[in-house]
Amino acid sequence: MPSIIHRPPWHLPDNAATDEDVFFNRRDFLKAMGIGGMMAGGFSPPSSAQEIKATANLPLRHFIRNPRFADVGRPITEEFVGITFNNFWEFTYDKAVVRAVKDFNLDPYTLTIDGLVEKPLKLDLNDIEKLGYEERIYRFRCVETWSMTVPWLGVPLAKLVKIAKPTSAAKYVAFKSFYDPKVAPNQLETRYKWPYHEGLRMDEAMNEMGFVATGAYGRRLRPQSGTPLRIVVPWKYGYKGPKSVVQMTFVDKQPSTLWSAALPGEYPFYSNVDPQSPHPRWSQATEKFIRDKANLDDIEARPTQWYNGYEEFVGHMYKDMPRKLF
Ligand SMILES: Nc1nc2c(c(=O)[nH]1)N[C@H]1C(S)=C(S)[C@@H](COP(=O)(O)O)O[C@H]1N2
Ligand SMILES: [Mo]
Repeated sequence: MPSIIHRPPWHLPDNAATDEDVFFNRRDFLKAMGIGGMMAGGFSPPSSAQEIKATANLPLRHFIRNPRFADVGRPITEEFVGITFNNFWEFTYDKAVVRAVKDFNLDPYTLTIDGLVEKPLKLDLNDIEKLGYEERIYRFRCVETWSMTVPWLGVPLAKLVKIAKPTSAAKYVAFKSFYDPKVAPNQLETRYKWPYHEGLRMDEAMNEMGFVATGAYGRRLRPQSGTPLRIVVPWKYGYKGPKSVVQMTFVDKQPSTLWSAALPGEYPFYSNVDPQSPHPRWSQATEKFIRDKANLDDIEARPTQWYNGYEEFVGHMYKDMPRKLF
């Protein structure tokens, strides 16, 4: 363990994330039925717990929680909400992704790593997980102003970058999600440049906070959460973390991203969480933390934290950058 104790800006320890026994049953389901009408456009939960169970991919894994990323000063969002309130635009523009994804999977899965690397690689999930599998509790902040706390399982992104052996010409890494309009019909729409694609600067990809999640809540990622592999960069808005990634390409120029290509004035490349940089259509000064119900109208707004609370880990990377780039 590193000897430097990072003092996170949030409050410790009386409201620490708990080691809850998270499970999935009828009672939780009924409780979550209380989440009617939360977003514009409305949300209706799946018609039965069975419907969700049918899509779940449930092997329990052995893992240890990394103590460096165990406490975020808030409880872990209940699993039921984390897997029924989602964004996955390839499938649907509302939050009930769980009903639209059905048994979506990318089996047999291969992650292609190419571009400016010593030698292109093709890895399966096992190759990736054996680089060092751990649990990390991270804050999660969507640009839409809701937030959660998620217990991710997976591998530090820096470890994956290292085995990819990028050459010195590589300055950025570009991620590409799956493309299959037969299962994800919104990919036929031309207003966005599918597949979903995102990118990070090389130092961001090497930062110790960057994570490659292949699981959450003690289980492999469910379809709606971005099966079988997604990128997690918790100091940035949620859209910087692509789901169901199939390709990682090292490049020398800042790569295009789906959201910045569609709406450059709204979703810039960096997109670090910043309470003082409003989205052109709404403030980012506060957020609504979803703990056990996604009824946003009833949740009290609380202050947004600079870099989503991770300034100590990531702030040094942006010291010389004008804030409006964020
Ligand atoms: N491929 C893909 N990745 C994606 C998205 C998407 O629509 N497609 N949405 C992003 C956004 S805006 C958010 S907030 C998170 C949502 O993750 P969650 O549904 O697991 O909370 O995924 C991000 N990654
Ligand atoms: Mo988001």
